[in-house]
Amino acid sequence: MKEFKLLCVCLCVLLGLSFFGGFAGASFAAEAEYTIRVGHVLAPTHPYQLGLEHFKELMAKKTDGKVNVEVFHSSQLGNERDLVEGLQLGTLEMTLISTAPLAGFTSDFLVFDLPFIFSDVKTARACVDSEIGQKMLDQLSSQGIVGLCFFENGFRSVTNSKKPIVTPEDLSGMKIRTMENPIHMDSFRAMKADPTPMAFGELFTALQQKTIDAQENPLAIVETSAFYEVQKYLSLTEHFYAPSPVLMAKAYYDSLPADIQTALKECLLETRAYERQLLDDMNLRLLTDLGAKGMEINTVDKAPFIEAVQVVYQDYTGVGSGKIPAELIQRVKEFKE
Ligand code: EAX
Repeated sequence: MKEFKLLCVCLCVLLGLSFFGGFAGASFAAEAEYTIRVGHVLAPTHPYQLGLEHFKELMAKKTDGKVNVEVFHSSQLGNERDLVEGLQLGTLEMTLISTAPLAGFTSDFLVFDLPFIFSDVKTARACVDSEIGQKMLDQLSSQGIVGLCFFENGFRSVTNSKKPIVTPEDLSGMKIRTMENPIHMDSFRAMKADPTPMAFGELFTALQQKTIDAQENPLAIVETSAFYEVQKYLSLTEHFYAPSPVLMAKAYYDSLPADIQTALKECLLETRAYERQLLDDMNLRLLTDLGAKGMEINTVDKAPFIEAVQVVYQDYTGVGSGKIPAELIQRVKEFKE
């Protein structure tokens, strides 16, 4: 009898915690003076989401509940171009995207889209976090956007449903989805592939229906978006490094009091390290795990791929819209921490 009573008490406590805890959570949101909605296109298990949930907690703590962050994953608020337009229209406060789709708004980030411009993740992170990356973020103000910092998507590799990609020639004639970025498309054209720009939200279905043969993304996306279910081959080309800028609507940012702006920046910098660490931890196990899920994985000799895409450097070096100044390419290529 005593045990039964004890069990009832425990159940009541647990129910109470979840009820009042929920209330507290709700009242936390109810007390919030500011609500920041942040949209992205990746899965709820990807470090984009996990990082933004961490950011939500940090902001609630640092502002004593004044700021509530609502995170929307899986393209719920639109594709990456829509999300950037939402900042400009004032219908969205914040987004986390790859730099590639920004090519539709500004040429400032194109240098990061050049194939093989970074050879390792440490240098890539140090470069985007340096004044080189900060200058690009600052230039977004002319687009009505505040660039706050760079999280990470990572080095992109090719998956496909037909065969291992060992040399650039293996890509010949392959229908590959790319982001909506001219350098990405021209890089695959230089390797005689057939690029199709497509919003991320449409990609899994296109692979499943075999309307395209291939796609290219970091390993964390291959797992969290279950591309291993519809792609047999993973070839570790690591041809692009994708940094992920955290962007806020400028009008909204300017409307925030200075202390909230400071809290925002501090919490984002702490979350940047957290999100990158999540990716590093995932990358330690993903080759094994994706192999266990049935993918056939191969490394490549990058030299022939680097050689094949040199024409892209020639085509995009220059001044003016859609071009990248030669000295900027040199600075990024030769960047040392
Ligand atoms: O920014 O579209 C893509 O392939 C990107 O990796 C994705 O949108 C995350």
